[in-house]
Formats: sequence, C-alpha cells, structure tokens
Amino acid sequence: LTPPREVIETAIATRALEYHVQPIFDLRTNTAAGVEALLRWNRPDGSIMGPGGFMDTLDRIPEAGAELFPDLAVEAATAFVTGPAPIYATFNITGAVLDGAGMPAGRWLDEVTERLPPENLVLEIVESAVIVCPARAEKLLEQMRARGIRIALDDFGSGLSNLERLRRYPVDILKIDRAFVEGLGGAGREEAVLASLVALTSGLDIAMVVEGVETAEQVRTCRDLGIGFAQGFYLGRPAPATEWAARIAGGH
Ligand code: G
Ligand code: G
Ligand code: MN
Ligand code: NA
Repeated sequence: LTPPREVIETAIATRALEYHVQPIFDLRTNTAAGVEALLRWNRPDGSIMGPGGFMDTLDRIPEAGAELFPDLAVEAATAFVTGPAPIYATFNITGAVLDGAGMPAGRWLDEVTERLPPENLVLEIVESAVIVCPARAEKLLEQMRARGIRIALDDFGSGLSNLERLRRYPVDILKIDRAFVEGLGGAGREEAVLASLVALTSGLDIAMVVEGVETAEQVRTCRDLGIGFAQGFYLGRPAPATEWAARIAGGH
C-alpha cells in the first residue's frame, strides 16, 4: 500500500528523505571498496521506511526528480568519494529515471558531477529498467559512462537475467542477486554457478559483487571461489552515512 502523493511531497519538503549507506567489501583486502546508497524515509512517527514502501509513489512525482535527489546524493557520498583515500558510492536508479520521467537524468548528472568526482560514482540498474526503453536507456548509460561514471547491473541472476545485457551494455560491475549466497551449502548448484560467474566476469573485465552475505561461512566460501567483492548484513548493515564514514575512516 503505497502512501498518497501528498505524504511523500511533504516528506521531500521537510527533508525527511535521506540516504543510508551499506559498505561493499573487497574480499582480498578486507576493506571497504565502496558504499551503496539506500533511500530511507524518516517518518513522523519515528519509524524508518525503505523504498519498497514508497517508491511507487515517488516514481509518480515527476517534479521530485524520481528518486534522484542531487543534494541528498552529495550529502551522503562526499565523505566517501573525496579525500586522500576515496572509495566509490553507488546509487540505484529505476526505470522511471532511465525512461526520462522525472528530473531529466542529465541534470542530475550535471549537478552531481559538478560537486563529486564522477570516477568514484556508480549507478545501479536492474535489467527490467533497461527493457522498458532500451534505446533511451542505452543513450543515457552512454552519457553516464562518457562522464566517467561506472554502471552496475543489479540483482543479476534473478528474474529475466540475460547474457545479452553483458554483451550489449558497457557494464562495469555485476551484482549477483542474494538468492545465490542464500543457497550456498544447500542441495542446489549455487557454488558451480558462482564459480562460472567468476570466470565470466574476469574474462569480461567486470567486477563481481555478491549480495546478501549474512554469515562468516558465506564470506569464506565466496573468498575461496575467487569472488572479488561482497556486501551483506554480516559485513555491514545499512546505516546513516555519517556512521559508516566514521567506521570506515577508523578502519572498519
Ligand atoms: O534498502 P532496502 O533493502 O529497503 O531496498 C529495497 C529496494 O529498494 C532494493 O531493491 C533497492 O535497490 C531499492 N532502493 C534503495 N534505495 C533506492 C533508491 O534510492 N532508488 C531506487 N530506485 N531504488 C532504491
Ligand atoms: O535490490 P538491491 O540489491 O539494491 O537491494 C539492496 C537491499 O538489500 C538493501 O536495501 C538492503 O537493506 C538489503 N540487504 C543488504 N544486505 C542484505 C543481507 O545480507 N540480507 C538481506 N536479506 N538483505 C540485505
Ligand atoms: Mn542495489
Ligand atoms: Na541487488
């Protein structure tokens, strides 16, 4: 049940939306290689709601710029992407954005890349978003890459994943859906699939991130398989950007 438009407009106006971040670890060095920005709504009753609860409404407010709020992005990412030892910040974008609804994505690019180094920014797309309007999406992805922003393909291996996407689009990072890690150690063939994805991504010079790592054993298995990067509750939960900025600077 998505909230009415007025409620989300008020949330925007009162700055009740913010990004939390979750670290993405390099499994070789055990240090954070990047952070994923995850939109949160700090509700009047004190609870925090994730985008699943309001993204449908947000997508229908063109003036809101879909979910692409340059100021929020800059606020959340600056501590990570600037300074002497920068890491990357990655943002999720929906089909509505790639589609050109909402704030023209080009304007978001202008505003954000003016204030943050584009080489430390990543945009995450899911395949379904690209399928909506392939020609337009492709053009936008090219624009982004021309500025030095990297592209991650999110939730890979779920739904309609198609190797065509890896052949046609200039994907820099492949994020493997958490269903694969969840299945490790069970009766399924997750290990074999992950091992072949390691070979595939390394052959294509694409960085591989597994999502949803929740135990030490899963981390070990991923490292043994030669997987480069991992993200998940075991390694770090989404939290306010200031919290993670302090922890990462402090060596966690
Ligand atoms: O953070 P959480 O687990 O609640 O995220 C739920 C879903 O919302 C995930 O699929 C995630 O990719 C998506 N999501 C998180 N932040 C954003 C955002 O800023 N924009 C969009 N479009 N999706 C987001
Ligand atoms: O669709 P996307 O991959 O962007 O989804 C990201 C969401 O996954 C985040 O909102 C985050 O809350 C959630 N998430 C991150 N790590 C884990 C995890 O280890 N387990 C589970 N179940 N969800 C996670
Ligand atoms: Mn994501
Ligand atoms: Na994902």
